[in-house]
Amino acid sequence: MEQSTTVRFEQTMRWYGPNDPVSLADIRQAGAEGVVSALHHIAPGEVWPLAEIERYKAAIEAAGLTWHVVESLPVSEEIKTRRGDYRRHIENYKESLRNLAAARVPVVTYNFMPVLDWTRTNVAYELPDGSRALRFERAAFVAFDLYVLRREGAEQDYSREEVQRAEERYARMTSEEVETLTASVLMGLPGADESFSLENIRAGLELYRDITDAALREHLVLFLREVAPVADEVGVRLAIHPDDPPYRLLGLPRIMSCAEDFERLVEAVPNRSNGLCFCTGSLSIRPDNDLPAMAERFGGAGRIHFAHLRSTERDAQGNFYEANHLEGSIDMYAIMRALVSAMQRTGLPIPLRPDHGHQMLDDLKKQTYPGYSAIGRLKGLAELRGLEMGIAKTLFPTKTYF
Ligand code: CS2
Ligand code: MN
Repeated sequence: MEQSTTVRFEQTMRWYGPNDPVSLADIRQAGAEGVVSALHHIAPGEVWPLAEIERYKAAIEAAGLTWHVVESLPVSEEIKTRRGDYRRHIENYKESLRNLAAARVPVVTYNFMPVLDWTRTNVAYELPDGSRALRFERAAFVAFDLYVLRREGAEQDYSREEVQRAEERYARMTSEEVETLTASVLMGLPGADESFSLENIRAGLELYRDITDAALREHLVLFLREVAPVADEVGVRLAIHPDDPPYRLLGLPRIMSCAEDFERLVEAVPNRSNGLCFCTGSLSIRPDNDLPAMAERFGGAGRIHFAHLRSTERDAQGNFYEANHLEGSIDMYAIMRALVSAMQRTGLPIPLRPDHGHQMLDDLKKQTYPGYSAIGRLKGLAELRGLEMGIAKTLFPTKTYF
């Protein structure tokens, strides 16, 4: 029988906890129904205790919001490299999944990127209208690798032209620019206590010296073969975030960058709980990623457990910046259409968040986490909600939307 109500996204925004300059009340006023959050103070590899999860959730609910999505339950470097304490960390991960299920937090995001999470060369790139965006400039990044980090063998990873462009770029940089570049690349993620140092990065690279793409893939599969059955059993949906940007950086293996990577992962670990965090911004950096097709294929199969919707504007030289949500190099209309249709077929609402947004208006005067100021995300969420409603009402005119 046809369902009479449209299956809609669960509209969310990320909240970094009590120290986040964007409050729960702000998030509610921005139009979100729920937050995406994490117990940021617990180190990767350690257990998230049930009592703490419950306390955190109660604070969110007291503000009139839900907490259904964790981002992230981090996978420790020990698990990714299968060294040191990794067995204990995997057991702890299972325990955290059980605790999250007991507190009814059903979606868990994670990633399997070695050492670095997302990487940019400028987190305050000024756009023509005066707002600020996150940007990745290829020549600056190559210059960082060659002349700041001075990674051994780095030249071999770049073409002659790229090395030349980087050399010229570096020669023109003021010491202030070098500092900003270094700080941007080494920036710890919001919620993390500190940034990386060059020494941390070098030590991280050392850990992965002998780990090939194939080995890292194997480690991911071995990890999921242990945790996915637990997630299935307790009803938690796992969502792996793709690599950002989706290719090798600093010689580190990257294994979740395109449709084929995810396809292979589902084949290797077909458990119901094994799913994707469909981050259109990250995936969009590779022109060969056909995002509407991926939304259709993985969404229709019920494998998209969480959606990060945003766009990027990229050029032929490998530079990109984070564009307005409905603009840039991707077709957000086609992606949204595919996801809205997929949800009607599966009957499962997908949680969605606008991922990043521009720093704009009053937020330009505030100290905020790069990408996570309030107003730019509010704008993104509002645009995405409008687009969703327009598409849903056009595709399913006989269904009730609200
Ligand atoms: C996020 C990622 O801020 C972001 O870009 O999408 O940092 C994401 O939270 C992690 O990769 C997920 O584990
Ligand atoms: Mn994302």
